[in-house]
Amino acid sequence: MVIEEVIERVIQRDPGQKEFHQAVREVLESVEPVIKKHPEYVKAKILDRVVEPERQIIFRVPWVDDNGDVQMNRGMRIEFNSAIGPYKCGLRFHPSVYEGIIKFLGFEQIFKNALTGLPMGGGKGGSDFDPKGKSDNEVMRFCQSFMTELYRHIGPNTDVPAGDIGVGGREIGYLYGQYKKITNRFESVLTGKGINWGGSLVRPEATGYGTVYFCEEMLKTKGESMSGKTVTISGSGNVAQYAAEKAMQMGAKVVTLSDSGGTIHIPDGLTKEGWDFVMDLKNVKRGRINECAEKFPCEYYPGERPWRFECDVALPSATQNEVDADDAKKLLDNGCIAVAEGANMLSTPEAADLFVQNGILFGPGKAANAGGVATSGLEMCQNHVGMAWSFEEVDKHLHNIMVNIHKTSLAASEKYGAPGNYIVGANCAGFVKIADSMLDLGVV
Ligand code: NDP
Ligand code: 2IT
Repeated sequence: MVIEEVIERVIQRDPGQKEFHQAVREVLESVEPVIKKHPEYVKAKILDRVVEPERQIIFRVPWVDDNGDVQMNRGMRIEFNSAIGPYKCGLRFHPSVYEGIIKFLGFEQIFKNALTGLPMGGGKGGSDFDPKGKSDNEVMRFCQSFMTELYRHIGPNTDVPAGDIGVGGREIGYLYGQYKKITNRFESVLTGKGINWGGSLVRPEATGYGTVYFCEEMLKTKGESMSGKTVTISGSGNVAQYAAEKAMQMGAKVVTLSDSGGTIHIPDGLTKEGWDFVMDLKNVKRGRINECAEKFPCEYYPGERPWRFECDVALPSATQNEVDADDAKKLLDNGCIAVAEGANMLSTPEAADLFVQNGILFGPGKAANAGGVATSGLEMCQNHVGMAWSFEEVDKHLHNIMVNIHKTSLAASEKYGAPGNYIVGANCAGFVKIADSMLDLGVV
């Protein structure tokens, strides 16, 4: 079968990139019903072309630490697919970063961005630099060095990076400052910018809020809502923070948060004061989640993930492959009815299969967390017309976009013979848009 051959070729061409192989398999296997209906995609080698990035840039990032010692990291930007718009996607700074991770994220992003309905192509970038434990000055020098190479490859109509793990408002500021200094241009070349210098209201909140809006739409199909639900969340970074806030605003009880050190369980639910503490701890003090146990009633479980704690809804929002088959079984045994992925490719294929087989609501990352990049698109839009919209206006657009992504994914799941399977629905809907655009644009 054509799909299996393409996957085999990907593995042979880049044998070490297991996360990328996983993402390719997940997307291509689920678009099989589309391929059967569209022999013209096979003839035009759309599958072979869509799994090969249009361009990959890998570069040296030397910088000087606070002791005056020279440090060296690797930077990269994978410009994957620009069939429907300029490359639009985040930058990840984390020691685990290598081509396999950035390519998996960039590949997923192609279809995620297509689902938003906005004209944005897919890609990703990043570095194996670890901002943790670095001073602000070290982070600044690293970001300046990173941008000193990256600036020549990006532009408001070419490639527009944003944040991801390890890249938040501070890093975007230093990156933007350096871009502006080198090019002498103040333009929409990054999103997630500060509100005083071209950023959009709601962008910090957007991924977490959007994930909860998507989850609410899934729940509605079963006559349910977020109100009164017990919710487990993993992570305590940008996505987790605002998923927690929106879930609480919608009347849910948030009982876990985590970081790479472990999980806190809050049996009575996170309060507004508890949430404020986490925001300060993670965004200002850059501390560890276990410090919550000294401030409000909760139990800290070192080295554990949140999935064994009872919940109705799970919003995994940390990193890829964080929910495995054992975790999925625990969630199912505990009566969880909905999982919406705030992070990218969070569930292993085995875990995702278990959710689908057991008929629970499962929103894959490329649909559920698309609110972040969608609001980046709204930031670009405001920059292009030189305006700044109100919080309510941006939030309304975000909400509409999430409702539409849900509707589109559900409709595609029905059209392609897997009603209610949002993996099939999101992948097929995103893929058809990209494949049709690639056909229109010829062999390029
Ligand atoms: P942050 O850097 O703000 O937070 C990441 C969180 O995940 C932290 O709590 C971190 O813990 C935890 N984490 C990271 N790596 C690991 C690991 N290997 N094991 C366990 N925990 C880990 O990133 P974001 O919140 O922005 O991103 C979270 C996820 O959401 C990512 O998968 C990202 O791709 C995805 N996403 C982000 C969007 C955005 O707009 N920011 C948009 C769409 C998706 P610690 O601090 O201990 O490392
Ligand atoms: O994974 C993602 O969608 C992001 N990190 C957000 C990218 C963006 O361009 O806002």
